[in-house]
Amino acid sequence: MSSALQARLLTAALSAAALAAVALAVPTGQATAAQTLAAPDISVTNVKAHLTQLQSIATANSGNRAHGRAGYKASVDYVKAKLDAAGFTTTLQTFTSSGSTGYNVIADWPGGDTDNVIMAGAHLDSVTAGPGINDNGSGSAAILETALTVASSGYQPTKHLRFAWWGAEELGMIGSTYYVNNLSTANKAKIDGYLNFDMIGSPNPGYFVYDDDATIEAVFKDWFTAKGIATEIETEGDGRSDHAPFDDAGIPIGGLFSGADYIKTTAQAAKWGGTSGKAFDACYHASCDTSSNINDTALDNNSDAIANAIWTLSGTATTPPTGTSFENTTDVTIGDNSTAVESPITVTGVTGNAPTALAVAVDIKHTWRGDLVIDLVAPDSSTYRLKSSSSSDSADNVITTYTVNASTETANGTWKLRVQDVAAQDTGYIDSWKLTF
Ligand code: DTR
Ligand code: ZN
Ligand code: ZN
Repeated sequence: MSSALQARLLTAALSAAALAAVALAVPTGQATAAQTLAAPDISVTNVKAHLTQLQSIATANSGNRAHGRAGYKASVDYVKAKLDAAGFTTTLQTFTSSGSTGYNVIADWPGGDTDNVIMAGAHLDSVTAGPGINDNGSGSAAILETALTVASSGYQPTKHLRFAWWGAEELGMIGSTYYVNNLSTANKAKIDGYLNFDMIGSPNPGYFVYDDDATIEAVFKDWFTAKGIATEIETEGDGRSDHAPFDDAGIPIGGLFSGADYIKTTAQAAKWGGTSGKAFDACYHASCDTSSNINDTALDNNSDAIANAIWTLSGTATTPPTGTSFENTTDVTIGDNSTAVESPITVTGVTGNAPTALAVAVDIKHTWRGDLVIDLVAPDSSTYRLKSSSSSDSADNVITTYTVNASTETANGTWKLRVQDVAAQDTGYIDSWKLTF
């Protein structure tokens, strides 16, 4: 431990006793402008590693990952375990179809405005004829790696992020339809966009963009144009995948597709390469839809396009949060693998309730930040989860701004940042934190 940190920790320990009498922080005026962050690259190596796992699961379970079969539930368990380890809040939604239990995996990334949700989905089931690595291991693996990259990068978007892996799509979009039908009208209205990814690594690939919502379509098309990749609008997919129930519910949709059993034309081969006169995926719904049935370049490009869309559509507002800020800069030591500590801010002079996009800027110095659980506690003791622990997030420090919908909370009163280290060895302290109303 550095001597500087030792000094800070000693100072913080001495001042810890003074915490109880911490007065209100002095308003510091407007927060600084925030910019939409550029999406990180999605590792196609990692995406393919997920496909290898899904292939192994199929091989170990009668060669498929179909609804109602052991291979599907094993696929669900694999995806859920990765998301839980990364700090997502996951839910297994069950339903019944053709006499078997089906499962949707729903994963929420803590934080962001839950009244404005950006959702990405892919069906996880295969047909019974084969392992379904392109259809639709490709879409499932790409959004899984995107979700894991959200976590590892510590991304805190303005809008709330939700990811979904659907069951029983091959039986007729059963899982996604069940999910949408069980949303309240209010919760449907909160989904600003649903992005669908079904077959995005076809061996003789095309680059098709869903042509439903103009804003979402433009985000995808602009990304491919900047990469020098021509795209076509997806015309034969309406109603043919999990975007359909969202579209029927009036939710803006978009997505990507690399082609199925249709034949690539000469003109398409001229712009995309590959083989004209052959299907985009000759192993569509066949036993040969295995790990070797993937075009790595298409998988890589589409995975990066997905990340760009997620970051762009959910990103930090480019206009600064207006209003008054309250800050506490007193260091608070965080006990290693110990009870939670708190740093209070007393807010006065703000009329009415807190906003739907309350900016919570935190600066926590701590090695292996995955040890940390961070909550915002409102004056009435309501708690808002800002960050869950993660056994895989080995990066240091949490220096970011969370956006919390605190519109049901009275603004004035004592708010607290509650931090707990839930794993042994690494230590640190709350350096400062700030609320902007
Ligand atoms: N029905 C999907 C594959 C599929 C066929 N055409 C489209 C268009 C857009 C998305 C998906 C598809 C399946 O077999 O899973
Ligand atoms: Zn299919
Ligand atoms: Zn599919």
